[in-house]
Formats: sequence, C-alpha cells, structure tokens
Amino acid sequence: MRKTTLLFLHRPLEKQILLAMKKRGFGEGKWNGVGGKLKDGEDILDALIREANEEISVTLSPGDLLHVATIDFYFDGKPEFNQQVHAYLAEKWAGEPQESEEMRPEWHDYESIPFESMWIDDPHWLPRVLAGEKLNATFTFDQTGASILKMEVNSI
Ligand code: 6OG
Repeated sequence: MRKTTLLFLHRPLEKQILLAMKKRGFGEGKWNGVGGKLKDGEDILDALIREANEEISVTLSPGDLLHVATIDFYFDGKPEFNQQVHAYLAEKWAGEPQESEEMRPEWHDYESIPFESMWIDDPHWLPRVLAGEKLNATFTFDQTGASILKMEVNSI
C-alpha cells in the first residue's frame, strides 16, 4: 500500500496543536496535519521534513519527530485512495509556521479541535496520541470518505 506522512506540531504545556487547512487536492477544505506522499528515494522522515518545509515553512530535525501512529486507510471500491499513513508529533522546530499555496496553519487548543471539519477518523485516534498513546489502526471508508464502514484502533 502507498505510504504517506502526517505531522502535527504541538505545544504540550499549552495544550495546543497546529492544524493546517488544506487548500487544494486530497482532503481539500479539511483541517489536518502536514504531510503527503513519499518521493522516489525518500524515506518517511525525509518526506515529512520536506513536506513541513514546503507546506508551512518550518524546519525539523529527524530526532525531534516522534512516531505516534501507523494507520491503514481503505476506501471501499476506490483502492487508488488507499494509503498507509505514518503519523508523527513534534514539539520542537525552527521557524514560524507560514501559509503556503497548499496549507493555512492555525493553532488550536486540544479542547477545541474542530473535528467537524476534519477527516472523520481523527476523533478516534488523535486525542489518544495527544494523551501520549502510540497506536496501530485500520479504517475502512465508503468511496467518498464520508462514513466509516469498519475500524480498529489498538494501543502498541
Ligand atoms: P497528499 O495527497 O496531500 O497527502 N491523510 C489523512 N489524514 C487523516 N487525518 N485522515 C485520513 O483519512 C487521511 N487520508 C490521508 C496523509 C494526503 C495527506 O492527507 C493525510 C497526507 O498527509 C482518510 O499528498
């Protein structure tokens, strides 16, 4: 399955997470972390560091990226959308997050994450990783991603 990356910057002491509004492409109109597909020859950390720089202009060191979840997403009847998302958190970075053509970043309190404008899987795993858990999960969506047909979320 195709691998993609997903990274959330956060400030654990202030209990704030940086979400970015996706302005185009897959997931347009949704708040999410930053990330995307791996380019030829890249590993997951290379791709995450590149995407964070392209999408919100921040610089990250590999040692500051904490792997928090591996999530297999299946779309019923749309296998071309299937992807294995490698999700990370970072609480250290260089630079101030900036808007790009693809993403508009904004800080949100953990208590008021706008789940109604996010992928519908997010409430099932994001609060758990923010609370310190590491997870393996599988979600099966309908063709459009509007409803979850099956899910499994396990602590590792
Ligand atoms: P590009 O197509 O922009 O990469 N992604 C998902 N994130 C969440 N929270 N839920 C999902 O449920 C997702 N499916 C994909 C991974 C897509 C970006 O969107 C994430 C990538 O960061 C279905 O290159």
